[in-house]
Amino acid sequence: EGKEKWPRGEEKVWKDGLRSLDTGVPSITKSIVNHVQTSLARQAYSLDDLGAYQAAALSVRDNLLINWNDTQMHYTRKAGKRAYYLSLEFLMGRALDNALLNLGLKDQYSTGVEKLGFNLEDLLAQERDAGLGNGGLGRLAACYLDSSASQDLPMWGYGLRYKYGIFQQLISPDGQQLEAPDPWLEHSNPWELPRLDVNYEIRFYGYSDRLHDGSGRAVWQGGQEVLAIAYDVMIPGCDTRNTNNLRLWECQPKRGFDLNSFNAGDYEHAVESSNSAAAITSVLYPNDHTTFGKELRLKQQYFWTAASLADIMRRFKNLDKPISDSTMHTHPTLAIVELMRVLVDEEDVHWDAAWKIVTETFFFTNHTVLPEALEKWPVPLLEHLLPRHMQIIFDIDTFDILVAVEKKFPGDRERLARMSLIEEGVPQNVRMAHLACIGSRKVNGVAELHSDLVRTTILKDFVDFYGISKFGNVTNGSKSFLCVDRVSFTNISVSSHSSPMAGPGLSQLITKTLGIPKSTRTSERNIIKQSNKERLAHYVQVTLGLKVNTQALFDVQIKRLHEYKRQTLNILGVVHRYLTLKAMTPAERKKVIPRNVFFAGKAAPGYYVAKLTIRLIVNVARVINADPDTKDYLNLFFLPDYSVTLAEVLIPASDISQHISTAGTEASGTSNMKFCLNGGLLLGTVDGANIEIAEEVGSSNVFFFGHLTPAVEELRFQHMYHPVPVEEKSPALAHVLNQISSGLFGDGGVYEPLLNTIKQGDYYLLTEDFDSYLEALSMVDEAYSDRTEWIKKSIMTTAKASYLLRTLHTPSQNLTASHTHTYTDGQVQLGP
Ligand code: GPQ
Repeated sequence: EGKEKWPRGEEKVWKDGLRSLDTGVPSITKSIVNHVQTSLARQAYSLDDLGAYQAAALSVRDNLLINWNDTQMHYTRKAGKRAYYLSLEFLMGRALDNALLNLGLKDQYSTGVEKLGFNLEDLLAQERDAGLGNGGLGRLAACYLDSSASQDLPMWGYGLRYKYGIFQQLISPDGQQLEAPDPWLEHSNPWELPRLDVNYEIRFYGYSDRLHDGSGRAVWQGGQEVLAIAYDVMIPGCDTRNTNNLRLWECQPKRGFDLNSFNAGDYEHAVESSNSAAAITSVLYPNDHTTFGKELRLKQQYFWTAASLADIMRRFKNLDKPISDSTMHTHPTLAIVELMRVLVDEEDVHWDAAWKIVTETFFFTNHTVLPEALEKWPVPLLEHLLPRHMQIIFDIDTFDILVAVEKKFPGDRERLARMSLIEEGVPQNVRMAHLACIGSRKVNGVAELHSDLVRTTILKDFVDFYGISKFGNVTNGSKSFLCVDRVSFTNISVSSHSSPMAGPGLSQLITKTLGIPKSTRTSERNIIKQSNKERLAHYVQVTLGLKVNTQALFDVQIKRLHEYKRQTLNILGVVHRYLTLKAMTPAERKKVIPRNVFFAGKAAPGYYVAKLTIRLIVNVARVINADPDTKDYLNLFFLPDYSVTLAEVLIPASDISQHISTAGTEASGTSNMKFCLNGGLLLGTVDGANIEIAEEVGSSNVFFFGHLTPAVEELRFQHMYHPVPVEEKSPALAHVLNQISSGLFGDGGVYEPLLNTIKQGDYYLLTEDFDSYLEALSMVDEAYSDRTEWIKKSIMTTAKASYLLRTLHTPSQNLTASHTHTYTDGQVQLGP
């Protein structure tokens, strides 16, 4: 009625112009050649692998865009509620291979590029990882995007478009980690769509005047304004045309530069503001599990939450659809305050009504109980950068905590002080975890044990206050969304294509397994594991120039370097094994199961002890690998620059993987489940998701050791106040420490600060767990010596871990699956 006719012009002409999916080899090669010619402006005769990759990527992108457009239109027209996942990190890895697998076009593209004289695997290798994350938290966010798309759930991700991703790790000749920037956007990125027309103004600094008219409103003005520009990344689902969106924000100055200064000849001042705006999205903070209270980080957090909320509000107003936000750890907590500001100050909603909307909108997932990762922002910094938000936080504190708690627990001043959003001190600090908790409808941890710890430690007072029903658990990878990594899951199937040496993929085997005799199954599984080991050996040969014995047991620990993850325990165990081998006669050694130990992981640039652990690993490796007495039985590799892509090579090759955090410190862990899916057995502590995995795959298929969570606090207390020398607790460990100090692996003095963390205080309880760790390692050796039994364990582990996928079809949080696959396939729709 009275609406503009759509499309403008002749409908048939529009329809004829629309493209549908290119799925045949001839149309694929045609589209690649077209992109070489007109998108890249290059010539066939001078085209290298990089150019061919770019053209192939653009051609795949065309297909994704068709699906993406249809999906988004469907959401706009039909879907009800939408979910938004706010995370400062999305560790995406490579996109081309993922897109080809999900579109089911890998074979066609492989044939197509071959006809054009290229090899698909070589082209895939041209792509730089999108490393917009640090570790587990960032990879989990990427998995959520992937699985929501695969399950036809209407979800968008919101993050930042960092110009530089996680730093590149180099290892110096003496074993030290060096950091180099990661300019991942150096060659244009075919996977993003700049949306220059989607932009919002974001304010910092200035002043906020309360109106004092009884409405609770205030006016915030002055200060600096910057622009948030949207870039969209398509997220294809698997076996569906459903394609979700990840919207990343780039920060730009609002006006190119300050013309007054420019005209006065003050060029430096003129570009200053544009530099300070660009700084906001220039680099990912490389710290895992720590907060530093840096102003730039706070700016990132506000910039991103404000832009995302503005975008969500605009869509909400246009479509009038309910929304639901999921916040990632404490990083997006400012979104709670920002939504209050927008509702109260800009939309004229009464404070109480606004608070009701806010507390029904957000869901808070906590990803650690380590105190150093629970953000606290200094009040003076917040007052300076976000004056209106600081007022709102004080108001929430007064009305929604202090008054309410006093009513429920009259006169309990200590409780008030514990629960307040404001931590007393000089300066005062705002406790973001408290704010995230009270501003959210539900709070959850990421594994049973961790959710229990959230309820009984960091948020205990809030459980007393709200009751238990607000506090749940969503174990990573098993519930609500399928977020077990598709990368590693497909990995077990793609291995057949990914390397000249690789054998048939594990998932193909799983698919056809029913009906084949047991003995064939076992030997086929063995061939697959063997080829995955050879693929890793090839990688090590190329990158480190070292030969790997592929008949040995492959023992893998790959994760961020952190004291709580105890890579140090692992390397000390390796030294113990080395010393034991050295003390054996050649005849005794012949009975030993040969072992290759692989490490990979980055340390935060400022984390001295973690960097020292890397240095120790590299120098122990140098000595061990060169020792003719032991080199047939023990080898050690530190693979530099761990990434999603490297994980795809390492995980399928493992026999054993180590997840050995001090009990109660690893919230969940996510690679633990990926290793299991790939038939690698777990060696771990009773911590995080290890526990639920063991329940699933059977405790006889997992090697557990170490003290349990309830013992940890008491043990730490003893180590602090009644220390016992290492020799008394563990003579084996004391011997290892002495050998290192005496210079067996180069200047022992270098490692003293690292070794002292064990000798003094031993916060992560290495002395307490060392002996039982050694026992667990021997049990692994023993089990591995019966190879048939081992393969059975491995097969059981894959099979049972696959049950982690059982909730594949259970949509969560009241979202309705959008069933885009019911579209007529390839049928393109006209907007809007
Ligand atoms: N995690 Cl708070 C991170 O990777 N970085 C962080 O800063 C915080 C948590 C991890 C956590 O350590 C793992 O145990 C989890 O499996 C992972 O988040 C995803 O929940």
